[in-house]
Amino acid sequence: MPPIPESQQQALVSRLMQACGGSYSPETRRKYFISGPQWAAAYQGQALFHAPTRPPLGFESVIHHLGEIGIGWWTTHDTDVIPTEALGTDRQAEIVAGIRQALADNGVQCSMVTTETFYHAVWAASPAAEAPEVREYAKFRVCNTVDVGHELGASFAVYWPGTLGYYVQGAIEETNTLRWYADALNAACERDIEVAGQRGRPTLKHCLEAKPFEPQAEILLPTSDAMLAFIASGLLTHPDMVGLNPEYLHELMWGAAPRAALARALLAGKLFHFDINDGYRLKHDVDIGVGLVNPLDWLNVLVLLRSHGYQGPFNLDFKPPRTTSQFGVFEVSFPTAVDRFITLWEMAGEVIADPIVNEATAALKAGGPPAAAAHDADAITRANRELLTLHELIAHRLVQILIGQHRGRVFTG
Ligand code: GCO
Ligand code: MN
Ligand code: MN
Repeated sequence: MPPIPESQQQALVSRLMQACGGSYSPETRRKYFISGPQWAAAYQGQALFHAPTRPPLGFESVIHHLGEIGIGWWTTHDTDVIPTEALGTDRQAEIVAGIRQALADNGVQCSMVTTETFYHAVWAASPAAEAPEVREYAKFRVCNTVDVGHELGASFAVYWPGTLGYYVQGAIEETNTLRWYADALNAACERDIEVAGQRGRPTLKHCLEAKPFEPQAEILLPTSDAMLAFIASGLLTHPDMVGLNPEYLHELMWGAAPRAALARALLAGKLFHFDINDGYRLKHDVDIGVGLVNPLDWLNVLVLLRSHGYQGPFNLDFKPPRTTSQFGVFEVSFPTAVDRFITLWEMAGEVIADPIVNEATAALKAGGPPAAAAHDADAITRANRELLTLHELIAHRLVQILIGQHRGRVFTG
């Protein structure tokens, strides 16, 4: 193939995207409670070892593109859209009014707001630092985010306490730090009750998000389970208002089964919000688009969530790769992430309705005939021996459904 002139490269990408097929219309995409984060769309490809590969992007452009693609909800950190020095000022009010306008113009709603408590130098010793002034500032920040959330019509507030930990041991007393962190969450909940009351709106759902590594070396609340224990610890004044925003990759990163982590959150009644993406075990937070690495695991996750009536939100917390251009972010990254999610969600419905999976599952639950002696381990084993092969059969059936193997597939050239 001859070199492709720069002026023809976007057209080539678009043509191959079309040729991929299998995409949904914006109207169909809007039927799912899928949200697009400002920070994901505006991610410039930078990291510790990486210079940015894409230009900066404001909320107007992001909201416009999300609306066009058919992503009906938008999420943001406070400082993604409001400069730190403008927080809580008249300038904030102007920016928030501009966001409301952009949302209305593009038929997009704000579902979630989150406070950046990890980037600015003020958080060097975490939002629950020893210095009372830092902790008061953290309270201001989370309360201000609650205000912004109500102003934008959000229903969820997320907290990722990424800097709650340390690099070097000994200086930080963990119980103090956790108590101080709880103080900030309590302030946010109290502010929420006040503002929701004034506005006649329901209070927000406050969601903790765990990540096992990064950016601290040691993290005080590294997993969703640690956060469940924290919520139930007695430190929170409104534990009923606080739940989880698990992130698929964050559970995978520490070696867990994300589906099992989600199951524990469901049992606790705390699965409020879900960050969807993909990646690898025991690696850094690569935030790859949903389903690109572990589609089978994703199918299984969605079978669990669908069968428990979880309706979303599903927040596309991924980072378009550095190799993807600005054009590609909205031409390829976002539409393909949404469409893979929708297909996997619909396939999960197919699994739940599948007669083979259902009969095999029912047979496993029915078990074999009762053994003559209820405490005869060998007899119980024999009575169920052949049925247990169904575990493997069910696993095979799920892969068949995932790759379409049950319909047969040959390479015809
Ligand atoms: C990450 C985190 C963040 C949080 C966000 C919301 O991977 O760095 O998941 O993207 O979701 O900060 O609080
Ligand atoms: Mn996340
Ligand atoms: Mn992540």
